[in-house]
Amino acid sequence: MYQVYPRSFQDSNGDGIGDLTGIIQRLDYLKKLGISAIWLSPVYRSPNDDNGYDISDYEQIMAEFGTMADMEQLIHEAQQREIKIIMDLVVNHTSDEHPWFIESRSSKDNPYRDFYVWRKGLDGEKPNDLESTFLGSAWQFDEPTGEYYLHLFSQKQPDLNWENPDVRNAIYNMMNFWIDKGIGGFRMDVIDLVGKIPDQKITGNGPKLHDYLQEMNAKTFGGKDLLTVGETWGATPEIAKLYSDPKRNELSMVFQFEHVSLDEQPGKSKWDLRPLQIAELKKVFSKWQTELDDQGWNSLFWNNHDLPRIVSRWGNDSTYRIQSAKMLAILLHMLKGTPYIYQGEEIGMTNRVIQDITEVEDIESKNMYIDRISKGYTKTEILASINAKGRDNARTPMQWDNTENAGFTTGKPWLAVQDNYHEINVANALADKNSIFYTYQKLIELRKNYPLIIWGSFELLTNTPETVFAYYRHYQGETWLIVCNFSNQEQPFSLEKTTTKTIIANTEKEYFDLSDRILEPYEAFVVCLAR
Ligand code: TEU
Ligand code: CA
Repeated sequence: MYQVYPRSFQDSNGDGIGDLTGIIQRLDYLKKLGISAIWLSPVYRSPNDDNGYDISDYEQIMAEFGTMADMEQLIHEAQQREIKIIMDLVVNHTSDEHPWFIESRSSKDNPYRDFYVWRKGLDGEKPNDLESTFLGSAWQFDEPTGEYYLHLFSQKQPDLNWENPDVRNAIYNMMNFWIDKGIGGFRMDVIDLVGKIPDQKITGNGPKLHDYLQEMNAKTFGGKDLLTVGETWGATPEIAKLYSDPKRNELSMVFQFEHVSLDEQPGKSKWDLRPLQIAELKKVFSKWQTELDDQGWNSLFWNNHDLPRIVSRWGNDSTYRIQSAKMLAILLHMLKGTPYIYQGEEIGMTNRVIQDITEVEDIESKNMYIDRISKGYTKTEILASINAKGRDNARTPMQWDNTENAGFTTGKPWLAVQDNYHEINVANALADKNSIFYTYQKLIELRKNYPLIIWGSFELLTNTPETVFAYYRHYQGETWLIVCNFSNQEQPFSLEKTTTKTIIANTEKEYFDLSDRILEPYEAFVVCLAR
């Protein structure tokens, strides 16, 4: 799966904003990479308070992105290249500009009143102290009817009331509208929140969550050849099985986020930084690789539109950019599960560095800045957090070539293109047979050809230096060994075994005899062991 963030992928008409025609123009590039499906971040009508994750009409295309005819053409052109389009389903909330909400807020007896979560205040106070992910109270007082509505994200993202069957049916009808257009499935935004019981301050994993998903499955995609993936921040392996055990008829798989939370201080927020411990990363991956058994299915990812660029985060974006980006790719793609690549990851795009809050577009970072200034943090501290974790890191325009604005637009990009586009761009990557791009291409091809990568069981090697992440995949009597040096230092590695072939590596070395080796910084290789 390849994630496209439409706003930043390819602009076709010079307004500085990526669009559907731009994506169509780049389908051949994606075909060359070898992907099977595109997860398209939201393209629906939206006032863009949260870049399209605030939807005002689920059955219309955002004017800046194009028209419904463009969307149908994208689905069709993708189909011709055997690429499916996975739509982003954002149904925990709508925009406050959605007609349902406009009706809902207009009077207490409006038929749409119960489409959202309204509560009376307690003696002029908020119903309770639930907080929004984007900071501040999750309750917003609304003048016309004198009640509060719930918004777990921004004030412009009121939460839908899933307890109301009319809401659920309206959503299922909308999903079927898209299924009928020939899409390949849905990525479900914060789906673990829809069973919330706000009065008890239960948000994630509410009691009715799985009933709702089973109902959704039965009324929409169930029994059809469609892929569904839930965004579930609160999933443990046990919970992931509830969603993705085929017998339960819910989703194909989930995104879990345990690994991407390892560089934050426990119990605090994503902005409270601490260095990654490789030992913990090994532990978390091993847990997810072994505990789902055959009852659940994993998604594998380093990046998305909410996360910083992995090469800057846990690799090395200076001296060892290419080496470390390939190592991270190899480590992830040899695991069991469905891999997701986020646009630009395949060419090793990096985080951007900002000097001032005025450079920030993302609502999450902006709100955090205001909040932390009021709490007495220094600007330097806050900018360090934004540079490390801010969502704009992943949202700078795709770097296509060496021409002005990296070939993303002929106009003024909505978010500045990174200066390093002269070196890091698709055209350079395609011209260099040793580029990161071709490592990704080969990994995708391998996954299509070797059932071992899909089905093999996982076993961690424990007797390695802490920064060497090594594991086996076993399948039908065959064993592959994956060895990744997760550091900018040489590391020893030794195994009294020989190999029959090298599957992939980020060096030109021979890997016949595995005893007493010295791994280079970020070296990674995959071999088939002799029996
Ligand atoms: O993200 C869910 C979510 O909880 C994020 O806000 C997350 O906490 C944060 O971004 C981590 O950096 C989904 C979408 O992926 C995100 O883009 C949306 O802003 C959010 O839902 C609301 O729709
Ligand atoms: Ca455009």
